[in-house]
Formats: sequence, C-alpha cells, structure tokens
Amino acid sequence: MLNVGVIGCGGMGRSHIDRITNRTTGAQVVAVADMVDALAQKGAAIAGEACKIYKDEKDLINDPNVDAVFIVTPGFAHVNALLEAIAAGKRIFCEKPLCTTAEDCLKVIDAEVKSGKHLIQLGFMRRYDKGYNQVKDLLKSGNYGEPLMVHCTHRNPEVGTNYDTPMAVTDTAIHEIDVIHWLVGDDFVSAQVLFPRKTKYSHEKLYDPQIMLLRTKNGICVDDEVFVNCKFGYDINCEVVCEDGAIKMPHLSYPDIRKAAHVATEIENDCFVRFHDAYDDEVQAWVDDAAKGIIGGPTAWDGYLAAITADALVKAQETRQIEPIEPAMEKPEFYK
Ligand code: ISE
Repeated sequence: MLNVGVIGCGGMGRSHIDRITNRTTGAQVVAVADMVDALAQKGAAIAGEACKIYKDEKDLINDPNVDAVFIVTPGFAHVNALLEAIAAGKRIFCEKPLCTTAEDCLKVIDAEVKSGKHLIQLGFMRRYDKGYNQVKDLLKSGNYGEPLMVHCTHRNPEVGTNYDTPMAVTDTAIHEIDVIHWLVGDDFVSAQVLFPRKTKYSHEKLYDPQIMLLRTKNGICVDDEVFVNCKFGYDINCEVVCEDGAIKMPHLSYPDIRKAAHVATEIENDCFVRFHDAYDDEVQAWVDDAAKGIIGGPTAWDGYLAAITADALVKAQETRQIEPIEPAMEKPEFYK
C-alpha cells in the first residue's frame, strides 16, 4: 500500500483525496496539509479518521509514514514543496504547472537529476484521456501520413473575476501546450496570440477570447481557440489534419434527444466531468508505477517545456509579435 500525503486541500486537492480514497487501488491518504485549517479538516474528513492533519507542508513531507506526496497547492507554491520532497527522497505527483517560472522549473530539474531518482510526475491528465489516446494511436499507425496542422478549441462556460489575460495561457492553454506536444511528438519553436473581438462577458483584466498559434520544429501549425466565457459549456475539441486524412478527437458519448422539433446532445459543464476517467487513470497509473519504481507519465522536463512555451505565449500577448521558444539547455540524458 502506497501511503500518500496531500498538500493543498482546495477543490482539486479534495478531488484527488476522494479519488485515492474511493477509486484507486493500492494507495491511501494518510496525511493532509493546508495552511487553512478548515480546508485541511475537509480534506481529512474525506480520507477517514486515521488521516493526520498538518499545517506546515514540510512536516507532512518529512513524516516517515508518508511514502509519496501530492502537491495540489497554487502553482506559485509548488517550487518549495517540490525541492523539499526531492530532498526527502519522496515520490511526487505535482498538479500542473510544475512551477510558474522557467527558472524555478530548472531548479527542480537540477535537484531531481542530482538526486539520481525519477521522483516527479506532473498532472497533465489529458495524456490519459481515451479520446486523445485514440488520436495518438491513429497517428502512430502511419495510415494518415505526417501531421500538418492541429485545430483546437478550449472553451469554458465562464471564469471568475480573478482570472486575467495571462491565465488564458498559464491556466487554460497549458493543457494543449502539453498534450499537443505529446500527441505529435514535436517541440514548439514559436508562439503568437491573436485577439478577436472581445466578448461582452469579459472584464477589464481579461481579454477573451484569444487564438494562440504555435509552430513546431517540423513546421506543424497549431491553433488553439481559448474562450473562457463561452457560456454554453466545457467544450474541448482537437482535430489533427495530416497528409492523408484528418483525425478528429471523439467526444464523450451522450444520447441525442429529440423533443419539440429539436435534437439535443449534452456536452459537459466542467473539466471534472469531461476528464473524470482521465484523472482516475492518471492517478491509478502513477500508483501502479510506484510499485515498479518508475515514472510513466509527464516529467519535470515536460513541465519545463510547457513553462517556456507558456512564457513565450504570455510575451506574445503583450508584444503581439511572433515570439521564439528556446530551451536554456538540451534535454538531460536523465529524462530520455
Ligand atoms: C482549470 O485550471 C483547468 O485545468 C481546466 O481544465 C481548464 O479548462 C480551465 O480553463 C482552468 O482554469
């Protein structure tokens, strides 16, 4: 049994506690930490009576009964927890993003490489989604030739007033940044952002919608419509156009309902429904991999690549120019 400690008991943290406690085999939550006591209490209540509560994440990380840690705090707080957990030699599942700056990502990579152990898996759950995997398998089959273009939409029904323009990249498009790079097996080299007409549902600090454009080393062009106040649902689409065919990711299947001279098909309203199985599968795989001593999912290096791509997009939001994406170092052997 893998004894897990969860740092951060907000909505996402509690979702992971529930998943590990009720739907994952081979792991249990033995400790939680949150600076806000009420949240820690809520998290512990899901895990059960034996769950310890810590205020300070360092105490949780260094609890000898904790084999592995989940880091589910806000992105800016990840770096300290990551470095502490690496120093303690604990296996880590870190929600996206790895860190909020490329510099911090490099510090984490340096610490993990120096530790000599593969410890970190990053929570990019879309790599575990059935639809994306079907598209990837078809691409790999070779029946459709090389990918040339990828069209994506990432629509949320609405966001709060604390969500601003850069978050369209760092919180939202970050998913396409990782999953498309994984899907086509190619690194991004440049980024640009277009600003269409602004929706009346946006606010002063948020320009919504945006179109993010990325180009890969091999010249694949990716366009991602990020529209976070679309009002109608959580709508994720992806189509890869290849030399010999175009592959569109399937949606979850819902019945077509005919009523009053209309046909209606449900779409999801949030990511927890749309990616329910992907979240469960990524955590189950991470637990299964722990027994083998490997990290099978996205690594700290993937987190770094996502961070420099996000930085270029955020810069492009300001400059309105095409911005280069250049890693500060070659991929270390450790991650190959
Ligand atoms: C949120 O953090 C997510 O991860 C969702 O998948 C994304 O759709 C949303 O825009 C983000 O705020």
